[in-house]
Amino acid sequence: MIGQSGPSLPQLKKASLAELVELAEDIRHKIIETCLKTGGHLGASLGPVELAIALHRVFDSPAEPIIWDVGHQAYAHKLLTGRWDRFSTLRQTGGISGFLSHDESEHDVFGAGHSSTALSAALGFAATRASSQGWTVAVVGDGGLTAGLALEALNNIRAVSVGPLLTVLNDNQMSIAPNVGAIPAILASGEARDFFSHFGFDYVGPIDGHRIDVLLGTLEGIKRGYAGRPILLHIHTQKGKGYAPAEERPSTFHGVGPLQSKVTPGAPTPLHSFSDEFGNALCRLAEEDPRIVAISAAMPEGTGLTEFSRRFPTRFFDVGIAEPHAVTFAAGLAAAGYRPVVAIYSTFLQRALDSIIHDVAIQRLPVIFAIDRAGLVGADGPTHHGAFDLSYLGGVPGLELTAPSCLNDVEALLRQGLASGAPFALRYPRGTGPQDLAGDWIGSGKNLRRLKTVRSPKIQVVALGMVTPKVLKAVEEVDPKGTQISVWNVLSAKPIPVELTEALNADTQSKLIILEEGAIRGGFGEALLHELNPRTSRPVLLGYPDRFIPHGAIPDLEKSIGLGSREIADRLRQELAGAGKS
Ligand SMILES: Cc1ncc(C[n+]2csc(CCOP(=O)(O)OP(=O)(O)O)c2C)c(N)n1
Repeated sequence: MIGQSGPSLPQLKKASLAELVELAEDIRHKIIETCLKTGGHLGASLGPVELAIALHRVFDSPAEPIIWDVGHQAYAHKLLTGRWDRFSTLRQTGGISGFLSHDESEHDVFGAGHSSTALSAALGFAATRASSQGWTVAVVGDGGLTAGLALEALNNIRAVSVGPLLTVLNDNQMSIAPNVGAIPAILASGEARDFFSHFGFDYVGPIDGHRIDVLLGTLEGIKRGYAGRPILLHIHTQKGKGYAPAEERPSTFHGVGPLQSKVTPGAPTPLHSFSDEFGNALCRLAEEDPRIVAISAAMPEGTGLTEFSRRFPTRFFDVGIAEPHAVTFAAGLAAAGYRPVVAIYSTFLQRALDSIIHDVAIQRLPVIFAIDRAGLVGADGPTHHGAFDLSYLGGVPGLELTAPSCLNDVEALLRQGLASGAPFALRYPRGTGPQDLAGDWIGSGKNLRRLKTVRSPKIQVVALGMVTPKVLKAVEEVDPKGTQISVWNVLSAKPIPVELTEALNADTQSKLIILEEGAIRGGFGEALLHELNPRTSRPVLLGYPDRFIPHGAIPDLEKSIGLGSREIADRLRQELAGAGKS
């Protein structure tokens, strides 16, 4: 039943059970084959293959919306809704997204990338629909259910009058890591029926989510027996189903990079990443200071905290997909005398902004925020780029905001944060960078480096964080003799080192170019300009433009926004030419 361009929904509606079982096999094969080439959420998407087939068979998408939580598990849905032939472009520059997006397909009725939004969104759809308009379906994982947002939606369900609403709980007992807390225990205990009944659901299940016949029979039964109350269907699936390495190591294969098939179990990871550097440094510091505790919101491995969790099990907390709770919990620990370090990706920390302001900053509590994946993340795209932390944290009074420019800066900044006793953040990117950066430290702390010094420079370049190595490369290309361009490397975006503002104010003739890997609006560059005297020529701010940056290979994305070293070099040449004329 699969033609050149994949199965169609009308074909799916007519197919025999045997054909549907075969289709599930074909979809699995396509997902595995593609993800091993392009990378992607392999393990997560292999679980609900039969579910996607059954939902599209029984419901009439997009008229009956199917809302997938996170969207990382919905590759089968993509393949069934017209993206079979483009699937090989998954997560590539210009290719199809790894998540769901309304811009990509009318079947992606609600885009996501962050977890636990599906119940709220589905409630929004269902609240406006009469029974005659058909069903609204939400698919949420057992991990997704641990977030406050999902629990807020659960609490609201009884209070809203809704059209036919089905929530499918895709329970694989895994978040990315094993799921944590009371929810997985309730789901495993046989008390799930009572639990969901209290929230106003008719509970159905648990059933085997890999049996298409059982899924079809149950979904059709749900439609027939609908009694006007929201339904929760509890299914069991296996993360990584059908691909042995992913079944054996579901956390590792939840999402993979390209060619993961070549990675042998136990082999050392090829790159020493900023996350690794952070995790190792924190272990060293924790040996010295028993007050240090570490907190992760469902991402111990991604944030480099696995080793810490092994070595200091009583000082490590995985709180589930619960970023606001992670931060307020840390605030409580800090108020009780501990020195909590909260490691969360920049994009997910967005959820916790009120906790940062209200619980940590107003009370001036010494919580350290280790902000991972700051800057562009590449293939995961706009829902995951760490574009906004400099903007959303820059305005929080009393919060020190820093960025390493090489791996060695990480431990130094962590030490500085612990010594400061104030709310303190360090933001670092996905992947790796140079181990060290040679330069002269300026001022008392280690927050400002002079990397290139010219007596009367035509251009003063100020670079924050990991854009710095690219800037250096560009400057060496454009000004090989080192006679025209001075380069400053700033580690502290807030407070801005006073030595920097003094030096820049002492020379208002040169062209000023400020670079950062974050949104220009509300970012470091704007903050720095605010502290400077007027200059002879208009300063140039280079960072992320005021639009969402798509998914793709990081070099391609950097090129498109003028932040690759070649584009930076071109810009420097252009400015030097301009400076020469004036
Ligand atoms: C707010 C937020 N925090 C963290 C993540 C990272 N993340 C992506 S998937 C996932 C686990 C989701 O588990 P579950 O809902 O059970 O889905 P499964 O992958 O097991 O199908 C996590 C923590 C995220 N997407 N959003």
